[in-house]
This record gives sequence, C-alpha cells and structure tokens, in this order.
Amino acid sequence: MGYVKDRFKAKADEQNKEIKSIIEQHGNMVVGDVTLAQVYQGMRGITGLVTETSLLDANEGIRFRGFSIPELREKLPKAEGGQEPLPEGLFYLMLIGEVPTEEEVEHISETWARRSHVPNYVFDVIEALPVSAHPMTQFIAAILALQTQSRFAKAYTEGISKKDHWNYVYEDTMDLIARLPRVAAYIYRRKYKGGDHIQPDGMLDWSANFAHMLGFDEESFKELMRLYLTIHSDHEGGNVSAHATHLVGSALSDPFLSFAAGMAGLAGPLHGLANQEVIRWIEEMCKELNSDQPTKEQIADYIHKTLTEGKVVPGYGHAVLRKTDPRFTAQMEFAKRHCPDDPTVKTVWNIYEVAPPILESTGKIKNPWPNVDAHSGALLKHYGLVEEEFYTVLFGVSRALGVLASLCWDRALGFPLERPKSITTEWAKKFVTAGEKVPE
Ligand code: CMX
Repeated sequence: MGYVKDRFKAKADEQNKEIKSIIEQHGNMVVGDVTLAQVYQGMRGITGLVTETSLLDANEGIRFRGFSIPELREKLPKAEGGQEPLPEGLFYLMLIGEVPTEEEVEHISETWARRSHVPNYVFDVIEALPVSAHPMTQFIAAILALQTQSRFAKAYTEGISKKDHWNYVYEDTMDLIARLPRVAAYIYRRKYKGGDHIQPDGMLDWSANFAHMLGFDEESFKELMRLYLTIHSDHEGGNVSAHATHLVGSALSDPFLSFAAGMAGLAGPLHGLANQEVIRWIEEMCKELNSDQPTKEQIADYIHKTLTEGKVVPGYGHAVLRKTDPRFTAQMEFAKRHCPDDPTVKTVWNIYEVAPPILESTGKIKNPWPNVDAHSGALLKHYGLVEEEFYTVLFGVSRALGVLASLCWDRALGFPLERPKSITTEWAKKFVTAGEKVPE
C-alpha cells in the first residue's frame, strides 16, 4: 500500500501549503452572513466546514473531486466484463484527487482483501446481542469491537507527534474499510439465514466479495453492489453521517470511534434509515390496496393520506438538493437495463411521476424530488435481498469510503477541534431587543 500512502502524503503537503497561503492572504474574507433563523433551523446554508472529497450542488447533485456520477460511471475502472465503476476507484479518487488506473484499483482491492481478517471476538460481540437487534445496532457494536485494534489509539497512547496523526489514521482507515463487508455480511447471515455464514473469497473485488458473503453470487447483483457502494459513499461534509464522523474525529477519537458515531447518525430515519422506510411505505401501501402495482391515482391518494397523518413521504426531499438526485437517476438507469418489469421498480417510477407535484403543492417542502433512498430498496428486493432493516448497513459500508477518506484529509491537514459557538434563547431575545448588538 506504500505508494498510495506516499502519494496521499505528497498531495496533502501540497494542499497544506496552499491552505496556509489562502488563510494568510485572505483569511479575513467573509464567506456569508448567519441569520437567527439559520441558527435555530439546523444551520441550513451556513458554510462552516471543509471537506475535500466531494461537493454538492443543489441542482446538479454530487460531484466527487469534480466528477459527476455519470462521469464516474464512464471513467472509473470496472470489473472484467462489468459496466459499473469499482468503488475502490472512487476511494482512490477521493483520497488522491486523480482518476486511478486499473492497476491502482486492483492494488487497492488486493490490499483490502489482505487486511480483511476480522477477529473472532468481534463476532462474539455481535452474538451477544439479541438476534432481534436492529442490524445497524449490531453493525455499530461490531465497529466498536474492532476499535480495540486501532493503530491510531495505540500510537497516541504511546505518544506520537501531531505531524504523524495522518499516518495512523490512514492505516486504521484501510483496516476498517477492508473489514466492514465481512462484519456486515456476518450480521445479515446471522439475522436472516440462521447463522449459515459464507467465507470470503479473496480473489474477488471488494463489492463482489461482499455480495458473495451475503449469499448473492449472480453477476448482475455484484454489478448492483459496485454501483450501490460507489454512489452512497459521500455527499460532501454537512450531512449527519459525514459531519458526525468529522466532528468526533476532531477530538482525535480514532477512526473506529469516529465512524461508529457517523453510523449512529446514519441510523436515523431522516438520513440513512430512509431506504428501509421507503420500502416499508411501499409495502404498506400495496397491502392496504391489496395490489402489487397500485395505479397512479391510488399512489396519489396514499401520498395525501401520509401527509394528512403528519408523516413524511420517505425518499423525497433533501436539505440541500433541489432537483432529482443523480443517485436516484443512476439506479433508475440500472433498473431499466436489468429489471424494467419488476413490479416494485415500476411502482417506484410511478411514485416519481405522481409525488413531486403533490409535495410541491404543500408549499412548504423545499425539494419535492426523490433522493437516493427512493430507489435503492426496490433494486435490492428484485434480487431477493428483501430484508429492508438491513438496507442502512449497506449504505453504511459505502459511506465508510467517503467519510474515512475525509478523516485522512482532516488529520493530514491538521484541522483543529471543531467547536462552534451556541446561544440561548435568552441571548437571542437580548440580541433582538438591542438591535442586533451582541449581548455582553
Ligand atoms: N414528506 C413530507 N414532508 C416533508 C418532506 C417529505 N418527504 N420533506 C420535507 N418535508 C417537510 C419537513 O418535515 C418540514 O416540515 P415542518 O416545517 O412541518 O417541520 C418542511 O417540509 C420543510 O422541510 P425542508 O426544508 O424541505 O426539508 P429539511 O431540510 O428540513 O429536511 C429531509 C430534509 C431529507 C429530512 C426531509 O425532506 C425528509 O424528512 N424527507 C423524508 C426522509 C428522507 O427521505 N430522508 C433521506 C434523505 C437522504 C439521506 O440522507 O439519505
């Protein structure tokens, strides 16, 4: 792995110099004003973080180091005979900032396969939980069990220079990403397949081996996994899972602890759990209507009913995006190629036609368009991965790529402890009364 690490360090040193000069020369430039409404309402639109791996445009969607999802699908190396990008390549792109060659991607695949051994006590920790525990609870517990192997935590305790933090964070990142598919597959087979576990195949790429350990050896499912693990990996820095990982990492908690925090955030229904909620919402609708393919009129009625009951329509809306999520479109294209006649897939497409105008007509939902979670469950279900409680774990395995590549950058750039200022409503009242003067 040496040369990828050396390349990363060289890039980070270059970037460090540039950042120093930006701060020295332009550090006083004002990036934006902050209103009281923003302070109260989830800090929407406040620029306050640097995340090098990707940037989100409200209308265009995500770009990874400048590349859109359609560009990634075209430019990143693919498995032999495959059409979808290998997520190993996206990790390299996010880390180094350049599109990798096939050899570089193969090198990362091999490195992760070599580092993928999971100690038995991690499985014991999973087994200690009731089998009914949500897969995300089991996943987070397993990540915490893996933490006992953190090279960063060990080195920090022994005493290392701040200049070397990045080195150990990098090593932990590679170990953790390598081990996650085995842990996730173990949870899946334990919970849904009676503990009939499948050994890894070290000859396969990261996604194909994951699919294999889950018990899905069909080539097009492996392709779906490659696409899925690529497109869920990163969505700039302010989303809950990325921000939580970055925030906890800023306290110099090691990558395992930081990533566990990110996964706790991903497990929320307004974030990563939405993929589970989407398929449940569709299934409940179908059950209520006694049909596996409700009409558009029936779907419209069901959306109205959901809104009237004061619930969200899962898979729709976004804090930043204002158009159809390109991650939704990528999955739709995949479905058109592989399973256009699947009834759940067709229902997802019908919802896409019906939901936006209804959501828009409420006058309060800022983005009536689908996000990544609106489509993913239908594809997984098509291939027989029907246990929707597990879907957020798949999201989590992918999200590791982006948030951990970012954590490497955080430490390589020496970013400090994150500590924004908070206020009280008492403070806000004085501020308003004193005509925007900051109270003493
Ligand atoms: N259905 C019903 N109401 C919705 C809605 C939806 N899909 N999306 C937004 N709203 C509501 C909000 O709840 C809010 O209502 P109140 O003013 O009564 O509190 C109002 O519309 C304004 O919200 P917003 O500014 O448009 O959206 P936010 O930035 O506050 O929230 C999000 C963004 C994603 C949490 C929200 O759109 C939502 O809850 N969507 C459904 C859940 C979902 O799909 N989450 C996954 C997001 C992608 C991911 O992270 O994986």
